[in-house]
Amino acid sequence: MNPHVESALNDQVQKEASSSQFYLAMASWAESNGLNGTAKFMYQHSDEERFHMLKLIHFINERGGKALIPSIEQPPKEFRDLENVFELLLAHEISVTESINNLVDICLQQKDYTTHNFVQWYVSEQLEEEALARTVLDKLRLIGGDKGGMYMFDRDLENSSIGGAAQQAQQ
Ligand code: OFO
Repeated sequence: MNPHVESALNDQVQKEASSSQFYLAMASWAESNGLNGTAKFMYQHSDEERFHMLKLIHFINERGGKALIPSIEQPPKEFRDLENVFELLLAHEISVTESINNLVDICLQQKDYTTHNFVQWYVSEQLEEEALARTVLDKLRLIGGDKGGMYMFDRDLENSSIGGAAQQAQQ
């Protein structure tokens, strides 16, 4: 495997792993604050990111490279409120999209068209995830700080297709 591509793929393994931890921290925070819909959404999202990481690990190893299992920084323990959680989620997804785009660039520079093809799955995935985060954030901004609205939002997230979108992406 091309060493530049291998190294960029391993960097991406680290990013997917830390995304999974980050969303796990959000899930745990939401669960301990009685926000069960948000907790369910974030636990699913965390699993999804772990799946993204595993997909990369298998690809690297199957192509003769060596996947590196990274250490992960501790994510935040506290979040201000739900809006803050989804703002952070969107900002995080935007940074992951940048890193996927960088990976695409490296594949093209190194003329590794097989990996380029593989990475296209992540390009589409990032599009969906950013759109989903923006949709949720728009809803939260409409609600403002209204407590009743937050309660309904959380309950809707538990039951609606938005909550299931993270899970569907894994299938
Ligand atoms: Fe791995 O898709 Fe988001 O970060």
